[in-house]
Amino acid sequence: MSPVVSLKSHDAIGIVTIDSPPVNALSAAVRGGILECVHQAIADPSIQAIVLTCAGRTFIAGADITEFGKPPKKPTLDEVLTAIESSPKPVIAAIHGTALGGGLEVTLACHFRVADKSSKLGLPEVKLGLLPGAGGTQRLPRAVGPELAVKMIIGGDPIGANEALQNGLIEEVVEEALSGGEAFARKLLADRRPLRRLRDDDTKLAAARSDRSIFTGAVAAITKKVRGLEAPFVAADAIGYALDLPFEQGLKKERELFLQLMSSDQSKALRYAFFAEREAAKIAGVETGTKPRSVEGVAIIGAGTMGGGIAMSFANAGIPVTLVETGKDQLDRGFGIIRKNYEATAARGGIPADAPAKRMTLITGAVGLENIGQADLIVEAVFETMTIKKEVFGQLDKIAKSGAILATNTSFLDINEIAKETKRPQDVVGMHFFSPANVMKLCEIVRTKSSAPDTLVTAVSLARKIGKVPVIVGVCDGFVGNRMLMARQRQASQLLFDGALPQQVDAALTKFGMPMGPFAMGDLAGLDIGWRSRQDRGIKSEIEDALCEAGRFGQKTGKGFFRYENGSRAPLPDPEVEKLIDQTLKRLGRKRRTISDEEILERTTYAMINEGARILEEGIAARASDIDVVWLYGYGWPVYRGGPMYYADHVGLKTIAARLSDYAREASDPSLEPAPLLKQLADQNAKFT
Ligand code: 3H9
Repeated sequence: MSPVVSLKSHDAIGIVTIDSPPVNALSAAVRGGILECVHQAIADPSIQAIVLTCAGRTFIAGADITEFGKPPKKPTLDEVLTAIESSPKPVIAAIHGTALGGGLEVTLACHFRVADKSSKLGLPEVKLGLLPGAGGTQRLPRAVGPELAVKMIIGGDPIGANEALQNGLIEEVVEEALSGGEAFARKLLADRRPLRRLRDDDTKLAAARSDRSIFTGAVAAITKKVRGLEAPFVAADAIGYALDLPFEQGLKKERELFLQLMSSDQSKALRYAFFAEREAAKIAGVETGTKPRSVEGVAIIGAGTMGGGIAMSFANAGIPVTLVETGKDQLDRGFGIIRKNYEATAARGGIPADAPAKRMTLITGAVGLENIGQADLIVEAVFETMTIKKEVFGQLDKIAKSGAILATNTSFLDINEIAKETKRPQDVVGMHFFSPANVMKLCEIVRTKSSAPDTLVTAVSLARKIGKVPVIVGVCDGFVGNRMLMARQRQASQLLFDGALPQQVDAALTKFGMPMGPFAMGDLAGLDIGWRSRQDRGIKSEIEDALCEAGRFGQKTGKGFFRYENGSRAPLPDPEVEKLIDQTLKRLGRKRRTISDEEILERTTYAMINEGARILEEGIAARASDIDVVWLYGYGWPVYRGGPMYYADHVGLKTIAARLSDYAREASDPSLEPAPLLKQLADQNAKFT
């Protein structure tokens, strides 16, 4: 018998249990084990019904993604599903945790499904650039009708047990999966209920077969937000075959499309990103098994935009927080903004109508630092000035309880310096959230020279708990994300001096897949901040300075690099800006030249990649894939391009190094000289990832 799948018989019910941690993925061993056990159960005259269940934290979470791209091993998943569906004895899937992808497809080949109430059922393959390749596109529409099938397959998000029950995906919501499955099986036998094979049941397809707009309307509604991805559209074609073709032929078509997507560059990049995200949670140099400290109470210092957003992130995850300010007015203002944000989200349907009130009760306000004495984790989100931060940490050292984690949300400052203000530098760490903090998923966990292993583990596990994607980074100016952003920004600004216009630069990057170009991003953040800081440091940036002198501070003044009409956030090209750039260049004696979109893309992205190479060299990031995760979740790098370092490997490091050398020479810009690590890898024909 297989070590990962077992068969036991219990009073005429055969129980097939899959036990393959961590998530019972359908590896060759699991597929083989299921097939063997199902055959045995069918052959065993004492067994009248079969319950398929999983041990551990979840039902099958899908095909084993680590097997993708390798030579296929027998038995195929399709063979396993055919055996289950053809079984003359009823097969019941008893679901707990997550039944995802191939896992849900296994249950769809079973004759009946029951699930416990916390189960999630879904076909998330599009998120890996794939489509359900084991009958999901043919059986799910037959189980729940094409409209919900389109939503689940093309959207990729799972549904809960209750919604599954309402839509006929499961027969019952049970207290506990295995006992519920067994009880259901006994009832079934007592009632002599006939088997339901989805492959033979077209009832739920009838309406959409006679009125195609039911299907096309559902597809149009869900694909209208899709940008740049191929898989959702191919998945829509596959679901269409369920309507147009008999089951077996539909299955064949689905297989062809699945294999086509499997070899696509997009799917390879998305699968890379899946593992990169999980890898990022592993902390280099910290022993696995290091336990996080217990965190029951959290305090946030500063109720400004960042502090408020961070407090919302904790409240969204059901964790109570104390929000601390220096005065009641500041606190009231902060609470007002949080309430407004929640209400706006509820009005858009993003959260239930009663959620704002519930979540607000989890956030308590307090005036003065003396209120943080009981907190296990304190996140400081005050003004981005070293003197203020140092003062706060000096006070925290006196007030915070022993063993509390002291985190700063600084985005640029030297946290080693900040930690020196305390007598417990081992408890100090950076937790750099991105704005808006309640929405953006990235959290850079900044490791100082002295951060203790369990401080880091606590910060990482807490970030995951509140739905963030944590990445460990080291201390340097801007850490990983903003340091690379600055390198890109320098090139974007330089391109204006060479003859490009803001709209051309932004368009080249949005066409590549970035959600926003560097100049629209500048307008969103506010140009006055950089202007003031340049004035303080006696630095000039002629074009941006000229914009600010003309009162163009970005979105907040309705004009910056672009103009904004009637409070809209859509950037519109502005002839005034072109005039202003022309005048500035004339004054500086510079001539505009024609710049190609290719040059814009290369100079901006290759400069970032070059900075990424320096970051790796210096050990600020432990892995190239960590840098990719930062850019995927912090800046909206198109996930189907894997991240900047993965993209660099895809283009070829030789090409990138050569182009950077050319640009460094042409633009007399030594910062564009290829970094030593980039040169070395290019010479060795090696890769970052
Ligand atoms: C598919 O099914 C195709 C079929 O239609 C057709 C086939 C013919 N395979 O996320 P976690 C690992 S496509 C291999 O940290 P959580 C993961 O790498 C698949 N490994 O836990 C990690 O390893 P490590 C469709 C997998 O509790 C460990 O498990 N299914 C797989 O936060 C723990 O993972 C999906 O896309 C896998 N399928 O979340 C579901 N899944 O510890 C993908 C996980 O070494 N999985 N691992 O770093 C998930 O969404 C989440 O992992 C899940 C658990 C929600 C299940």
